[in-house]
Amino acid sequence: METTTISSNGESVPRDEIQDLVAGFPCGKNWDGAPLYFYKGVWYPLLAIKGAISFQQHFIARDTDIILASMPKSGTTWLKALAFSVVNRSIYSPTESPLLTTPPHDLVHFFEMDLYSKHQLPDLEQLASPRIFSSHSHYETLPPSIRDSGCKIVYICRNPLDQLVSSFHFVGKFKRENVKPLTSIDEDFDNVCIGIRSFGPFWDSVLGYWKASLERPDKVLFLKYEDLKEDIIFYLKKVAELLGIPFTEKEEKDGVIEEISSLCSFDNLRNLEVNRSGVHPSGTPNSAFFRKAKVGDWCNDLPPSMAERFLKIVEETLAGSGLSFKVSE
Ligand code: PAP
Repeated sequence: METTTISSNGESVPRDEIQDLVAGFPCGKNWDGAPLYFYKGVWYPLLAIKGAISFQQHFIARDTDIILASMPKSGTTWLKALAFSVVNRSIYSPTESPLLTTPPHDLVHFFEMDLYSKHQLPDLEQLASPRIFSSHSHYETLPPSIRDSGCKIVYICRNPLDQLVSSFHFVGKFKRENVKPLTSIDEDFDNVCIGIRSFGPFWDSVLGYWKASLERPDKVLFLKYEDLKEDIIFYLKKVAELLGIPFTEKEEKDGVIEEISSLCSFDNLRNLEVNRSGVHPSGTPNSAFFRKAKVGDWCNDLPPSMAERFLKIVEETLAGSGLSFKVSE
C-alpha cells in the first residue's frame, strides 16, 4: 500500500487513487490480447497507464523543453538519436557521442513507460536545460503546461501500413503472463481497424499533431519517417531550426550534419554492441527496436485485402486534413 505523496505543484496524491481510477476506465484488448485502458482519448497499455496519468496531471514544462512525440514503431528511436545529437553537438563530437555506449531510449526517456511509471512524481527539476523527453501520448492528452508553454514538440509518424507491420513484429516478440503470443497477422484485426491498439487510434495521434503543426509551426514540427529516409540532411536542418539551434555555415561546410546522419543511421546504431545486447527498463531487448527499417516492407507480411481495408479506414479518417502517406519506396 503506497502512501500519499506531494506533487511538484503541491497537490497531495494518494497512489491508490490512480489504481482506482484505472479500474474505472474503458478496457480493450491490444492486438496480442494484452489489456488496454482508454484514458483521455488514448488506448494505453498496462505498462504506461499509470505513468500516463501522473505525467498528465503533474508534469510542469519549461519553455526550453523538447518533446519528441510519436505513435510506437514510427521512428521514435531514430528521432531520439537525431535530436540528442543535434542538441548536444557542441559537447560531444560523433566519435565521443554517448550514443555509442547508451541506447537512444536511455538517453531520451519516455514519460509514460519510464519516468512517471518508475516514480509517480519523478524529480525532473534537477535536469539541466534543455531537457529532452519523449511521449507516445496524443497532442490533446499532453499536460496543459506542454501545450501552453514555449517548449518545442517534434512529432514523427510513419505510413500506417509499415507502422502496423512493425508493431506486429514487435508485439510478437514478447511472452507475457496470461497473454497468448500473436501468431497470425489477421488475428483480432477487427479491433485494429477500429483503432484499439497500443497508443491508438493511429488517426487521432497523427491528426492531433498534424493540426498543431499547422496552427503553431514555430512550436510543433511534424515529420514523416519516409521523408527522413529520403532526405535526412534537409530534415535534420528543420529539427535544428525548430529547436532554435540552426546549423551554422561553418558546421554545414565541415560536414557536421552528415556526421550526425551517419551516427544515427539504422546500420550504425543497430550494429553497436550496446544496441545488440541489453534490455530496456520496460523489459524489451534493445535489439527489438531495430528490425528492417524499410519503407514498403509491409507488403511482405500484410495480405493485400487487409492492407486495402486498413488504408481505406485511415484515408477516411484523415479526409480533408491534407495529410497523406507514402506507402512504398
Ligand atoms: P518504439 O516506438 O518502440 O520506440 P520506433 O523506434 O518508433 O519504436 O520504431 C521502430 C522502427 O524504426 C523499426 O522499424 P521496422 O520494424 O520496420 O524495421 C526499426 O527498425 C526502425 N528504426 C530503428 N532505428 C532506426 C534508425 N536509426 N533509422 C531508421 N529506422 C530505424
